Amino acid sequence: MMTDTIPNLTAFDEAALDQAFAALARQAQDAAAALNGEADAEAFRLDWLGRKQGRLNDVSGRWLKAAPPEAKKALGLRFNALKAEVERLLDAALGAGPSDAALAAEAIDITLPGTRRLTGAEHPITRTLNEIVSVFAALGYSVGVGPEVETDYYNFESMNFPPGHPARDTQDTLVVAAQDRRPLRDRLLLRTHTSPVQMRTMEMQPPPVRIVIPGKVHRNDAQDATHSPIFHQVEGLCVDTNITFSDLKGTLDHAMKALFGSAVKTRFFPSFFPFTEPSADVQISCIFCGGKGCRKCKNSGWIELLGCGMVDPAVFAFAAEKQPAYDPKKISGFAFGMGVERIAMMKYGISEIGSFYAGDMRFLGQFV
Ligand code: 2NM
Repeated sequence: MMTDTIPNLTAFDEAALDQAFAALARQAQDAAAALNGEADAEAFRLDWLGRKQGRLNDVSGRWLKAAPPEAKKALGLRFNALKAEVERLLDAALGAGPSDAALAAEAIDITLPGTRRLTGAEHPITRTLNEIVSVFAALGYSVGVGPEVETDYYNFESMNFPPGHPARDTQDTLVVAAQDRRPLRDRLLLRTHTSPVQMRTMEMQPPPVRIVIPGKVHRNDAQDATHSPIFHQVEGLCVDTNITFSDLKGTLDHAMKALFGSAVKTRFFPSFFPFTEPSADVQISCIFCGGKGCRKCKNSGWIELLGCGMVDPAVFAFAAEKQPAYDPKKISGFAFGMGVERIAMMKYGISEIGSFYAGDMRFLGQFV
């Protein structure tokens, strides 16, 4: 497709111009007819439309400049028509698309297997936590959250833990460093239970209150098969006029049946917590042997699962400093707390608490 040089124009009458431009148009059409593929089309474009060495540039330089002033208009019209024709030929060549060879090089093999994205799943702790919360949500409880870094006041003092109580010792509680110059009640620590959120809730709203608080808690414990320094709790609080221990028993019996199946029984044993009086530990009939006695329940037929009690008047007295309606002479309430890991381990038959935190896909993949 090398350039046939552009002849010099000697006549500028209309017939001579028509003839000269028709010859060029024919050349362009012949060249375009022989094009095959994108590379050819690009060569054609450079040959005809290139800014420096293109034929049309040549025509413009030699013919237009040499033309007498009265022929310039007729020449210009024909020049523009030729340029439009060359551009049309180029568009047509490109519109024909890439060559078969180019297509084959880029082709997608639709017989190859696709890349499948792994679907995520709820972590068993999150799943269990949500399940516990929905059992109480169905009973009309709302859900509260609060800070994991708490003050000594909300975590201990307002929960009726006396100043020398062993739980306040750094043996049991993780404390924020360099707080010694602050008054004891303002010192920061990692909450050891979610009860502080219940006190914060009572300070913000008068009774009646029905609330569950799920969340992360921290204790200065060594890790073993059933203990971890970080774990999860769901605590609950119900305050109203005339709330009794029977309400507590009925609520928790229903919750355990909802979580473990309607066949489970519950029983309540006297216990002690600083923030409740009376207090109880709740046991459920062994879900592994149905109460006959097995290794899991140490042959007793019962498994201890949570703590509870009637809210101590001293706790209400702290709430009453901000909300006078928490007058223990007028209202009463119950509270309870359970460990999410412990319940998840029971539900799914997991023996090592560490399995929840290891991030091993062979473990987590079982919960998809
Ligand atoms: C438990 C056991 C017994 C409890 C008490 C309170 C509050 F804020 F009302 F005082 N919240 N949670 C409580 C009572 C928690 O966990 C084993």
